[in-house]
Amino acid sequence: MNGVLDQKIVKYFIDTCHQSWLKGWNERNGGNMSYRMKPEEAEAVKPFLSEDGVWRPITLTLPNLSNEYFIVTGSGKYYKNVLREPENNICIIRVDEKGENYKIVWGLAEGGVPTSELPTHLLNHSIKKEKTDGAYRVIMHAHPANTVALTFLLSLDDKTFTKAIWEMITECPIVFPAGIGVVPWMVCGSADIAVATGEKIKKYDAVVWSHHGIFCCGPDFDTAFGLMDTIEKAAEILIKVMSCGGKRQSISKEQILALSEPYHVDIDAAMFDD
Ligand code: 2HA
Ligand code: ZN
Repeated sequence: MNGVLDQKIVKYFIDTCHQSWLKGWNERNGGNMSYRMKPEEAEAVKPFLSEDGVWRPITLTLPNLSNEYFIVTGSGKYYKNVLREPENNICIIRVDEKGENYKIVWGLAEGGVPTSELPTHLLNHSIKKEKTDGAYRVIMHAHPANTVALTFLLSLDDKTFTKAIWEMITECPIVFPAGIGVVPWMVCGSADIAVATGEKIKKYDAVVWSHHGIFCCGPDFDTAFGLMDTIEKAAEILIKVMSCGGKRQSISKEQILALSEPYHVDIDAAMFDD
């Protein structure tokens, strides 16, 4: 028996990686995911963790993540393999007292380090933890094809992207009423892209990385995964519409904003300002 792999939350993490792989969002080693464990979930795995690992710098100082435990995918590891060999492809890390270093306390049994996008994950966890009073726990990054394709076709700004995606499925403005952020192309894995994504994640739950992929976050796996799924589905519809010669009719700004009241959401009308 492996005490860590028996935990419901770890099984959910593994299953979400596999669902993402089945969606085709994670070619080769593409994409990464992290989950900030609840105190009781961390307590439950503690007997099975090792403190023998070395401390490594996060490259950012994140005091509100002090002593937090995260489940994280491994750098260079393939989502395809997570379900079959979880202990070699994911890990649990602990952040130190100051929020400056982390240590692997379980997993990556055949060696390795957490995702190359760890700075973006941890900075964005820090921001969302503060903004949502601790409710948000999941951050996932992947390379869904239609969303990436749109970054070659649409202007790379929040309003253009948000309006274009909202318009494709009536549920979209209800699912992400604040909209979607867009960051320009940047070197991935860097502190700079972490900070640029962090600025957008203060406002949005989804941030598109131009010519690369998307980051989605939420309180749990289903919400974050559902957000990515909804955006990618809408992007697929838009690509099909564009491929067929473009829109001949659509829904209006007034129709989109009319969804706020019955669905008890605050659809950001400023997205339609010039
Ligand atoms: O490793 O997707 O952005 C995977 C990535 C980096
Ligand atoms: Zn990526």
